[in-house]
Amino acid sequence: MSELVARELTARAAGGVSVIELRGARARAVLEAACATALPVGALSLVRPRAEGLELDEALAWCESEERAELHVHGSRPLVRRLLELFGCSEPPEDRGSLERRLAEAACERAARIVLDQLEGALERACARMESCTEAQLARELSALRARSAWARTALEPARVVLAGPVNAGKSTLFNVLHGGERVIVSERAGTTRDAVVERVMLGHYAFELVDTAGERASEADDLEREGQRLGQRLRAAADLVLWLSPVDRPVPPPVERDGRWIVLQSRADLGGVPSPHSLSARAAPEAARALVAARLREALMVPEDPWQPGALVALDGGERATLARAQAELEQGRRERALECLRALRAPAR
Ligand SMILES: Nc1nc2c(ncn2[C@@H]2O[C@H](COP(=O)(O)OP(=O)(O)O)[C@@H](O)[C@H]2O)c(=O)[nH]1
Ligand SMILES: [Mg+2]
Repeated sequence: MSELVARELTARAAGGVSVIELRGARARAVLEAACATALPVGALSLVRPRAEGLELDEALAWCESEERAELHVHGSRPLVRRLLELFGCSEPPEDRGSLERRLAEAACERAARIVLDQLEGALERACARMESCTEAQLARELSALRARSAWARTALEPARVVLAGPVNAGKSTLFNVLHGGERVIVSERAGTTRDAVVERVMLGHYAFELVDTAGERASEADDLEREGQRLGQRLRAAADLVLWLSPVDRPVPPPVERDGRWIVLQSRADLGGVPSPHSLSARAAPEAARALVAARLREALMVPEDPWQPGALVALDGGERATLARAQAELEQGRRERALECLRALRAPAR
C-alpha cells in the first residue's frame, strides 16, 4: 500500500485559498476521517476538517478517486501547517527560488508574466529551438537572451530610487505624484521632511522602491533635520538611482562626488527657465512629470518600455544570469555543445 503524501499545490504564501493534495492508497479515507463525513468520489463537498475535537476551517473537499483527493482551505499559513500535520506530513523546506514562489511575489504584472512564461516551459522550448541552431544563430540567441534577462531583472527586482536635492525643491510633491496619493507632507516651510519614507510605485511597466528624504541645506537645520540629512546621504550611497531635483528658481548643483547612478532634473519648471527633457513641474503638470521621470529612469537603467517578450526564456536571478554568461563564454571558445549544456542546466538544480 502506498504511503499517504499530503502537499500544498498552491504557492506557499498567505492568500485567499490554499489547496492541499492527498495522494496514496487511503487518501479519500484519511480525508473523510479528518472531516468526519462521507466524501463521494467526483463531487465537491463543503466540509469542516477537525483536529483534537476542534473545527479548523470551512473548506471544500474533492475526491478524484480513493487514491487522490484535494482539500481547498482558506489561505492561512498556520492553518495549512496544522492540516499537513494532521495528515502526517510536514511542510518541506522552503524553496525561495521556486517559480511558484516567484510568481506569488512578483513585484508587477510584467514580472508575473515573465515568471509565468518560465512556468509554462520557456526553457524547454528555447532549448529545443537552440539545439538546431548554427553557431552564429546560437550566438545571436544567447546575446538576445542575456539582454532580455537584464531588462527582466528591473521588472523582477524593483530598483531603489532616492529623491534628493535642496530643501523646497519639490521632492515630496514629486513623491506624492509618483505614488499617486497624498503620502508625505508638502510644505513651503524648509525642513519639513526629516525621516525617509519608502513606497513601492509603478511607472509604466516597472515597479520601483521610491524613497523621499530630507532636503539639503547648510544653515538653520536643527539636530533632528541634520539627522534626517545624514540618513538621506546613507540612503543615496546604497541606492540604485538617485534623482536629484534642482529648482529652476534656486538651482543647486548635485554634490561633486556624484556618479553614474545620479539623474539630475530641474524642478518647479513652471517658475521659469526653458522647458527641456530634464525639467519638470510636479505641481503644475504632474502627468508630464510622471512620464518624464519614468523615461529618465528607464534610460538610466537601460531598459525598454516593456521588458516582456511573450513566451521567451529569461534568466530569473543572479545565478541564472551567471550561467548564461558561462554559456556565452563557452560558445565564444567554439564549444557549442558545452554552451547548450549550460542552457539545459539553467534551472535544473532548484526545481
Ligand atoms: N510652482 C511650483 N511649486 C512647487 C512645485 N513642486 C513643489 N512646489 C512647492 O514647493 C514647496 C516645497 O515643496 P516640497 O515638495 O515640500 O519640497 P521638498 O522640500 O523638496 O520636499 C511647496 O510649497 C510646494 O507646493 C512645482 O512644480 N511648481
Ligand atoms: Mg520634502
